[in-house]
Amino acid sequence: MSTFVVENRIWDPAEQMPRQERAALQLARLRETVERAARVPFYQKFFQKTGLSPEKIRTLDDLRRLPFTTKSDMRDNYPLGLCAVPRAELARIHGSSGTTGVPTFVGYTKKDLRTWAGLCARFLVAGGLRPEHTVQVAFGYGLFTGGFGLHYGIEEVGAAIIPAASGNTPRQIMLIRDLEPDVLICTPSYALNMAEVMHSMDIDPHTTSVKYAHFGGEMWTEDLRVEIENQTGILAFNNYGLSEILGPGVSGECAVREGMHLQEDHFLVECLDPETLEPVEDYSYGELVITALTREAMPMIRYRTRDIAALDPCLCECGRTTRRMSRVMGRSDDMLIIRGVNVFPSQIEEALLAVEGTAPHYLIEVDRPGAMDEVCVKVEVNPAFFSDKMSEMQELRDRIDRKIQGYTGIHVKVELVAPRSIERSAGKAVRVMDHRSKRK
Ligand code: DLL
Repeated sequence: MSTFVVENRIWDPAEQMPRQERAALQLARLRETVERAARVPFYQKFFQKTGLSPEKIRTLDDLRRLPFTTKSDMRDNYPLGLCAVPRAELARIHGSSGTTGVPTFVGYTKKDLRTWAGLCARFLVAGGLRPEHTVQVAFGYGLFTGGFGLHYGIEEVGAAIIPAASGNTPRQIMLIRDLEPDVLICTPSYALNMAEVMHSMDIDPHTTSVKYAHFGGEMWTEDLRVEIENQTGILAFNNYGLSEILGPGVSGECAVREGMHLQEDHFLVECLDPETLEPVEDYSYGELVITALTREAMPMIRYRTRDIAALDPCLCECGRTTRRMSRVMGRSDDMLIIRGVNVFPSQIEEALLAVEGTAPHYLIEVDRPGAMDEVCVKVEVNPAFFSDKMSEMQELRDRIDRKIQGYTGIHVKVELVAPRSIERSAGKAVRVMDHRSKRK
């Protein structure tokens, strides 16, 4: 466990704004957003059909009269049909990873880019960043929002950046060894990948200069945080965002590390039952639906993120007055419905990490060879536990199966695989392969 202590510092006084004052600001910004959205044909059609107009937005509850925006609306308006400014005013274009279907693009004005840098600066400072620190950014610099988004946030704070970008792990390690950054930025799975490569190079990850890290971009569990901290000795912070709304900077953890502070003066966040689309109670899990309040280029109204998380309205001891969101339990489109039971990959990750002898590298394969869904969880065995004895391996497999059943209620096939046989990623790890679609 890291001995590094993060001092509680606030980057922007707006983070401590009294809640009532923030609500008034949100309402004013919501009206402006609706006005900007009215220039976009997609939203214009809705306003014409329903007779709703920006001046009819009188309270924050009127948000619920506005339409949802989905990923498919973005695809239908490909490539930049949801932009509210002339092309000449765009300063940058980013895109989603586009692993499924058509990619989606997001436009930013110069002002959007400045706002974005400020929002990243806020959570970076909340999680320890100081101007005297050096940060290694191991996110892709490109259409993905991770690299450039964090880069300008760090620059805003005035810290030094090593823009390593993603991949080439031995070179990342050489940069850490020679340039001695205090902070690492990447996906949590890539940090594990780096720790493993360090071991193969006879470097103990506990001996590097890195004191803490900001991880985001993919689902990870609290147990994985403990695993990474134990393996590396760094303090790990979580931050969340998505390109459709902005990129990183929607929320992030402070030194308390009990939930991610939502940047509510820039985003209106609802947590809804994904079936009924009615709000769920505080602390209950639902789908996050986000309205971006200050985006000039792409005013996004009630974007259905598909991310399942819970909201915590409790005031945090750090002094920020914003609500916090829990970890993302998973995406509703990654939720597996196995013989009628809903299962999130994060539950399987929790179960695997609770069994001694497993390594935090796994792949969930889903198939439907006959009438029933079948799940096979491939998991690597910790080299220290790898045994030639069939009976020992059988016993480990049974323990994993029982643990998964305990966490999820379903019985899966467990396949123990050799250390390093599951493909490592330099960005977002692939945790689920669903072969059912190929059978349709
Ligand atoms: O991943 C933005 C980002 C970059 C956030 C770097 C944080 C750090 P997209 O590629 O559009 O954007 O993917 C967004 O990734 O809807 C979530 O499902 C997932 N995600 C992002 N951060 C987290 C997190 C970036 N901290 C999608 N925990 C989102 C869980 C996350 N899931």
